[in-house]
Amino acid sequence: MRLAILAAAVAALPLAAVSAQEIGIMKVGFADLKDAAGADAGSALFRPGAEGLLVRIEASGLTPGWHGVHLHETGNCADGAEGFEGAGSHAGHGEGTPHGLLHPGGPEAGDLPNLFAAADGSAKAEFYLAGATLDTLLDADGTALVIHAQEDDHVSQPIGGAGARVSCGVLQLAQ
Ligand SMILES: [Cu+2]
Repeated sequence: MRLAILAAAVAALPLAAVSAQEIGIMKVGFADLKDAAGADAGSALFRPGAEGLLVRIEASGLTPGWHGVHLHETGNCADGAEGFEGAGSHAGHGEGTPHGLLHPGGPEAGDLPNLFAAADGSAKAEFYLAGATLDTLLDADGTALVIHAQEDDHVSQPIGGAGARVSCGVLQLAQ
């Protein structure tokens, strides 16, 4: 009898530990996207998994078709009128790795697949950033998620021919 109670207690332990330590205090990141005029352009949710970050993007106000999406190295989206240059280069740029998910020497840490916008300008997608964590993205100067005017060809330097930066959001920790 005592053995059975002990077995039941041990079996229940892992579940309790997971819910308290991993679900209860799991950090989640988000970015509110703005267009160049400062209008709301959707959002991005960053959820940490065991080996990377799952990023869900729900964007609006885009031209229909494919759009390049990248993480940029600086969490600054304050200069939409100047084309969001404050967000800097792609995350991982300057470490000697070329841009592009299809580049033989790539990709940069901030490279993501393209996002497809429907005829009404809306786009929804989930992307997985293998190896990324909220802690590394939320370094001293932060990170921005940027959507470009055109699609990323995943090979050309330095940004895959993706053109202007049309939406930008600063990664933040959800409280
Ligand atoms: Cu970019």
